Amino acid sequence: MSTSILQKAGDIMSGHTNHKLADLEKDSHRPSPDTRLTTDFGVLQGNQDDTLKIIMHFDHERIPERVVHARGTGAFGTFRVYESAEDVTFAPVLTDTSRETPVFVRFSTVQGSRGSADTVRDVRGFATKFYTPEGNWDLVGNNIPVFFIQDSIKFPDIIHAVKPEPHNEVPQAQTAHNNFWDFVNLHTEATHMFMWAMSDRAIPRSYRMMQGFGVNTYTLLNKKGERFFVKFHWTPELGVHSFVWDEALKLAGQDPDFHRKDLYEAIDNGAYPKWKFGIQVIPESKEHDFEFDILDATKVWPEELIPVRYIGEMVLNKNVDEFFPQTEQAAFCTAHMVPGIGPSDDPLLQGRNFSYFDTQLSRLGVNWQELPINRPVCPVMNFNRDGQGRHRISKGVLNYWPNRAGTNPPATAEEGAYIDYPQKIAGIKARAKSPKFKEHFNQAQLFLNSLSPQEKTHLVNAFAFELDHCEDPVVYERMSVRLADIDLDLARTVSQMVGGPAIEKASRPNHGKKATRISQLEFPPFEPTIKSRRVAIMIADGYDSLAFNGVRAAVLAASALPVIIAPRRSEIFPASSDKKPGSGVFPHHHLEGYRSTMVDAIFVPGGAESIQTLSKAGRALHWLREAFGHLKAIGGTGEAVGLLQTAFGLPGVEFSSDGSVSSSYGVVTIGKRPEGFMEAVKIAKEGSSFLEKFFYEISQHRNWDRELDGLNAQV
Ligand code: HDE
Repeated sequence: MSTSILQKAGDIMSGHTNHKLADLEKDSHRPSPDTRLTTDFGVLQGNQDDTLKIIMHFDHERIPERVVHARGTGAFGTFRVYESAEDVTFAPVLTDTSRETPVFVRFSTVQGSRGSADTVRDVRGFATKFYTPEGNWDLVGNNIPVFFIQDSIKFPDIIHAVKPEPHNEVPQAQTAHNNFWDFVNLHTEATHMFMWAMSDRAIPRSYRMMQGFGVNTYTLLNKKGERFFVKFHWTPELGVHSFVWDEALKLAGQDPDFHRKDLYEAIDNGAYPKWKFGIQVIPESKEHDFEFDILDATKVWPEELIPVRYIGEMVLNKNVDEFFPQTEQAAFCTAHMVPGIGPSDDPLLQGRNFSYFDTQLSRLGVNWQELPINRPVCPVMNFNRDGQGRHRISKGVLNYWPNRAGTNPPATAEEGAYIDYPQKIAGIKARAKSPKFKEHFNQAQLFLNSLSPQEKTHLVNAFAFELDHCEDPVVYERMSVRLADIDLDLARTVSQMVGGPAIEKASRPNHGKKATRISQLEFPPFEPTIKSRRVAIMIADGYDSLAFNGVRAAVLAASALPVIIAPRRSEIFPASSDKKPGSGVFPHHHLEGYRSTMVDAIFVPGGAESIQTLSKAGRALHWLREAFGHLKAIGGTGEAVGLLQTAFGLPGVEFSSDGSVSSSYGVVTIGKRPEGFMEAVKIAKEGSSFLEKFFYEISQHRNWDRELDGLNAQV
């Protein structure tokens, strides 16, 4: 590596822990009362109200939105490898354990416009830009490990089909329409992916609780010149969790920015989301050893065959300062790779490597890589010149290479130049794929068979919902029949629900095989935790302040977020108080202003007067019933136990009527006000106190038993 290159990169980094943030600081300014208005050309302005000039900037404030993944949100963070992968790559970003690489991550939905809702049923994008001293590496992934099509030539068709229909631009951000299902039915290669897309993976609870996958097959090159095929994985510390569909639907209206706010709020509160970074590696010599083609992006590499080797960790710890120049102008490109990491012949990736660069030209212009968020932290030295929005000034008379002064010669391999692997190729060049690409159903069956019973139910319900929105019988009838290629029961149940034909037999037998680490239940949090979970505490005047204060303090101590809810947002007074202003609490929201969908759990403290008021409030009962139906943990103490019983006292759900703690179907109650609320809480199954049990239930995300026993359907 040439010293001058390293020298310059080093200069930029010196004195800063995150050199990308330091780099961006150079372009930042913060308006303050001490600064004064100027024109765009810097002249102080005395009159902002009676001038027409400013409108000219405003007239041009919009740029084209991304053609897919238009809706998204981003954050900064750092990446570190804790185990060197030097046996398979020489890329320092994956081998140097002393290095901290700054990253910018943008999460997104795929189908909807920039202003669409966050919680729609959709694939989520998970795009990471690593700012390394060797240049930028963009790992542009999704939260689902496979894709709809095998070759990017089909991309315009699938995207046209999934986006709103052309005659009326309906529906927004939904797969639930004729064109999408018609397309996937006509492309059997989409079968595996639409199973994932109808599963809970497509309605994540949070960006912080999803996996990320590079999806495409990339390559790694080591110092010895050996090449390996690789798939990249991100696995979240908080576990993989989803909404239930009813909740996602409601949130799309109640809080369309739910995921954006969730990420922002977590980072703001210091609950920094973390992911483990893993690689699945196949040596070049074993490329043809599998029953699927390892370059086919509609297939996973089952972890039983190729285990994920976790080598690193990413943490997101800083929100953007301004959305447009950072998140909106962030532009990723799969062809951005650093030495030691390379592409493969995956035909989907080949097209992507062209398309991302191309799309940035129409979105951001030819100099998009010079924008602050996109520019690397190492020097850029080449003979590209000019174009709209050019920032960099290249000195001297020479703007071509080779030139008489020999400036900026190409780097040698020893200096760190990108090495294109000299791949040996023998064969016939044709527009064709290998025969293994033609098998489209094995892994769709594998996926179905690997789900837990509740995930299977959700999958069936998702098909039933989606095909119910298709008006053209050709579409929902054919799709019902297509499901018989996967599983007879699945096809029968769905067909019956959506008005499809009677399905007599499976079009092919379900092979019955299962794989591990497909079901979300196999991705629990690294440790039981309620960190960053929102816990509603519902009160009215006359609430039991001891229980209230105790639980609130414990929730905060566990790094979760208490959300106080009451019939009004002005001060609420505890039992036996003199109602002097300042002696009560100010709720965060009132019952109508916020909804149970926005929290992970509810706690109701006792207090006779408070409970009397809440039992007469229809909305309070609705909160509790809805949270029960959405399988959330619910806790109550003292008089509140009666309120919970009224709201969802179904046969089978037990409630405490005395000083003992009852935990039943995720409902944790104690009939009397418990002692010792303030003690530190261990979040573990064996916990015995009220809080230990309640927090353990919250950490489980949902109480699946309620659903498996059909209780959620009864409220
Ligand atoms: Fe993309 N994709 N894509 N994609 N994609 C874009 O690039 C494309 C694919 C993904 O937060 C576009 O800058 C083709 C797979 C993410 O800015 C565009 C094909 C995966 C993002 C594009 C695919 C992705 C994009 C639109 C082959 C998962 C958002 C705007 C069929 C591995 C990045 C842009 C961000 C964005 C093309 C398939 C992930 C048009 C041709 C597979 C996360 O270039």
